[in-house]
Amino acid sequence: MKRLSALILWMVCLTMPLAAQTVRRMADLDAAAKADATHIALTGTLSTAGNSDFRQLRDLCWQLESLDLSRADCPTIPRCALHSRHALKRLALPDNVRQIDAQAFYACDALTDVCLPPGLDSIAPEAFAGCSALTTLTIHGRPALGPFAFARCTGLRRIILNSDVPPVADATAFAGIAAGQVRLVVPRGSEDRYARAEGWRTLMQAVPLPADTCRPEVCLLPAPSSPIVRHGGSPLSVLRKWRIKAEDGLDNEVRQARRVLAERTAGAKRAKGPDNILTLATDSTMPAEAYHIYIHARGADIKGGSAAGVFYGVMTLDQLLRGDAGNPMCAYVPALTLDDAPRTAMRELMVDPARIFIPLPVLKDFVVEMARWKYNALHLHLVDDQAWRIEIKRYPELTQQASERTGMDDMLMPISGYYTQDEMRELVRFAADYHVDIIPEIEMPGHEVAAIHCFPQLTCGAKEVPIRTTCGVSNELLCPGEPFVYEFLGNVLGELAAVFPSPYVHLGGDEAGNPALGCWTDCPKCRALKRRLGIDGDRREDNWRLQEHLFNSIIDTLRTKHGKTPMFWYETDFKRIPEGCIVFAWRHGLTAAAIRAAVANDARIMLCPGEHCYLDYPMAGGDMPEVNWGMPITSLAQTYRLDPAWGFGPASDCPTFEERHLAGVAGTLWSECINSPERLYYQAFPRALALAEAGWTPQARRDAADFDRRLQAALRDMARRGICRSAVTWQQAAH
Ligand code: TNX
Repeated sequence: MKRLSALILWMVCLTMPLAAQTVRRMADLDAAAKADATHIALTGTLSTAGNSDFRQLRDLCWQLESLDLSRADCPTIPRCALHSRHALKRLALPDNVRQIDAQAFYACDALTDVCLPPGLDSIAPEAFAGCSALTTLTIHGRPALGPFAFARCTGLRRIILNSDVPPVADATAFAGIAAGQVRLVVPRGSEDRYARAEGWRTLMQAVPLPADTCRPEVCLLPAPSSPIVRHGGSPLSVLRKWRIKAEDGLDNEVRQARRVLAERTAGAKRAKGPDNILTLATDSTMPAEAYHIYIHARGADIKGGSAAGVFYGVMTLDQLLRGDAGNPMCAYVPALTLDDAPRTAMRELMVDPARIFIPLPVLKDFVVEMARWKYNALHLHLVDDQAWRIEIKRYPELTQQASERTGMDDMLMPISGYYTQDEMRELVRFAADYHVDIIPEIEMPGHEVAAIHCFPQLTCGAKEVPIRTTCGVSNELLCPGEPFVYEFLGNVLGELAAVFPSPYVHLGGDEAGNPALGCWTDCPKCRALKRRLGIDGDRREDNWRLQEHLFNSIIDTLRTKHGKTPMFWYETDFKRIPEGCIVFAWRHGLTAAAIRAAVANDARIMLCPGEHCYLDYPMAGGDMPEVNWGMPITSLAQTYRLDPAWGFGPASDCPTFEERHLAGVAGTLWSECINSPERLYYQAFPRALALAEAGWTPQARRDAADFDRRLQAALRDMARRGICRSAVTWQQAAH
């Protein structure tokens, strides 16, 4: 009877909409057909590398609701095949499929039924993780289920299996699914075997947490600035009831500590014994972000140089509680003390909602994750050639006319959205609770086509320019000879200064023009300005002085009127860095030159050199994005190799660099290819963990092999919590 119902179900889930476009391969559909397609059936031999059939299904068919591969020839579904395709409701796998690779259907959270065909041998880690609408899973045969293969499929109610012998399943295959909510329909007589089998038994009864003890050496990331000292007292029994005692002014940190304790101990059975006490206090003799933590048999004491330091102590406590992440938490933490403080003052990630919009809730969640790794700034690239994403009350045209477009390169989907000023205030308040500063960026004079589209008078000759829908660098620049440019930027920056309390405003400044600055040569207004400034000539360096003029004027407004510290992307054309600015060293191969310029000008500098910090680049060969504009591979090891001092030690020609000029480190997530929230995380992690350590941990205490060991715990915990990371980490192919 059960076999019959399984068979009927198998037939039902193979039934695909009749209206499906049936072709052999994706190359048989033109670009418009891909963008329009809701139902596709492929019948040919499918490609799996580069701009493969799967990359096209995933990135070009943005409306895809059903995919029928039952007649296709495809023994391996490649990793990330349909990663985070939120519209995909129905799927028929190839009849001849043997292997489904890591994260193949990660967060396909509209999928309701999945049938695994009989010949399938293995399902790689996280293949269906986060498919939260999946209610029925039918498994024909005996595929091995890898770690977290169906983790957090919280809607799952029924799994139908026809194998008498339970398929081999990792203990975490169904992590995050409440015991008892899934009915296993298995061949008569095999129920007990399933009830005992690893992976399967967690679906039937809650598995008690083992009484394991945290090994502090493997769980802290970034590594602390000084060694952990074990002091031999009795360990802390984590599962007792916790009480928090804090000095005044630490209400936020108390809330954060409560959150951490509740998240870690959720669902666990309380241990007997007296309550644990967590004390939180500040000590103004310590550096602001430094903290001291003391773990003992009766609880934990955290002291910070400020509320931020206390917060970092709480983040460290969270990592101690989770231990090596074999489980969500440990039962015991050994008695220890630890003193810790960051190496660099600013540890930021930059996101780019201009190319592909990032909804506000996604930004908030991202802040929470950043804070775990002790990042303290999120930089928002709010405008570019492709869109304007921040409400400016004085110029409503900007968001009315430049926040919606169709297409990012070959991905022909609608991309729209902007942040209201109230939303940004909300984000600023939210992030402040995590000690993350929100830094806004408005580009000038290049990467500014969105504004020029709304106000043609911003560019030389008042040209009408369409919003850009491709990556790359536009030739259109703001006109430095046009008074409205100064008025416009002054008004925009005035509104921004009122919304973002950050001491910093980023002015862009990169890649002005291609061919560089050429569009200013024949403009009468630029020529007149050159005459006024005594600039004689049209060479690149002559035209550059117009950019310098524009920058100096805007920098002056920001500093004198709004009390802000201007930031900009460093280009070697900047011979002088105006006093009190922070520059970003971003170009491949030009970091030493940028550092020397910063030191010569007594300026501060952020390090985000492309060769270490461009997290929009793929992490390994074949990793997403498979199709890009020529981005090089930046491996995890390569990111870890960043030394924020860039070798400029006391014996170098810039001996004071680190202590006087180094502001911090930044990782960039340009979003030309980041088309889902999950992919923002996918690109960021795990490399952002390596960068967090580069920014926090003194060079002498950093070690790549030791980082790798601690990374394993961090990655397991992220998988459990549903935080996306590159699928390549599962193959440890990052080096
Ligand atoms: C260069 S980095 C840019 C961005 C692109 C990025 C892609 C920088 C200051 N400018 O406009 O999005 O490369 O990696």
